[in-house]
Amino acid sequence: MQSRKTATVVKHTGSHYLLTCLPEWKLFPAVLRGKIRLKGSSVTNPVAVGDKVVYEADSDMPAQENPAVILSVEPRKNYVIRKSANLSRQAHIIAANVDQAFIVATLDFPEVKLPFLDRILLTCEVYNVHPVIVLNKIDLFRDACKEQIEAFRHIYGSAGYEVLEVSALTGEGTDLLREKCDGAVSLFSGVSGVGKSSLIKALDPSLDLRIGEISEAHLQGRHTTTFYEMYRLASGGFIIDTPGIRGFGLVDIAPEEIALYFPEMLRVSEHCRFSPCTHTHEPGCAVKAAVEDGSISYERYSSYLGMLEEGRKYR
Ligand SMILES: Nc1nc2c(ncn2[C@@H]2O[C@H](COP(=O)(O)OP(=O)(O)OP(=O)(O)O)[C@@H](O)[C@H]2O)c(=O)[nH]1
Ligand SMILES: [Mg+2]
Ligand SMILES: [Zn+2]
Repeated sequence: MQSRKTATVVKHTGSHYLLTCLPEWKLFPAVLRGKIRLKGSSVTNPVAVGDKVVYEADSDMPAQENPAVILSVEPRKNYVIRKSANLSRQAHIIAANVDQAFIVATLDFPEVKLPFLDRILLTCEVYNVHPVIVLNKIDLFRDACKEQIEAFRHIYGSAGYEVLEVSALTGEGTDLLREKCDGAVSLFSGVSGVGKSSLIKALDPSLDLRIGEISEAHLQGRHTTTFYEMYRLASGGFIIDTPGIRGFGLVDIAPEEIALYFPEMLRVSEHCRFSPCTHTHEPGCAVKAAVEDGSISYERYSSYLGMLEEGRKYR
């Protein structure tokens, strides 16, 4: 007798999927039947980790020889999507139905590129995912880069983002991170080599994750984690580890909407003399005034200008 049930996608490699009925953690294999397509989109993976799917199976615990068959994807609460940086318009769903996204960055090895970080944050805002910034490898920078840490904290703190300073190596800050993961589905994202897998391993040493041997490899663009996978933390909560993101195209939104997803700009924009206001040349612009008095950071504003220009170019 075949039965139809729902489960969550835990792992996706090629045409193979692993599912479980969260919050239970009994993984079983599944395959896709035919082609499941998302309406009007060009995503390369119609079924992503974190997706809730309807499946059919012959037994309660499908095995490798007789996997479950995924029939459809349930509507998503939210998701994070990566558009390729070129114009192919291809997009990849990084993860779906997450409660929060930890965006991991480091001051160096590899050096954080603020416009890139801002682009990930924008994507989270657009797709309704709560982002938390995690500044990892603090053991390397705590003393040597006091001013940079302070500046980083100021830029993102004033934008309204939480910044956690942690070290996967020494364990500093990981208790708080573990606490935040409890009872939630959390995405770990960021460029290659920032220590996403190391952090997850620091949260739960019993997990079997691959970690880069040497940071040199990352500087040459090699990725250690090559697929998307959800893990269960012994302390509670589920974590999705992802490969480092390299290129990240601007999400599909109208240029005039970009500022709506910069929380600090949205907050003051009601005081702009004109509405809509692009916050570039308009007189009486409250955003520009805030940049001048330092309450909106110049770095964030210049990321915004870059996105605005790019958005206009490709329309
Ligand atoms: N000093 C120091 N090194 C760290 C820390 N966290 C990670 N590393 C090192 O950084 C390198 C990359 O770590 P990974 O965990 O593989 O990085 P990743 O972000 O998962 O990389 P990808 O899987 O390629 O996306 C490894 O050599 C780690 O040992 C940390 O807190 N401090
Ligand atoms: Mg990794
Ligand atoms: Zn304005």
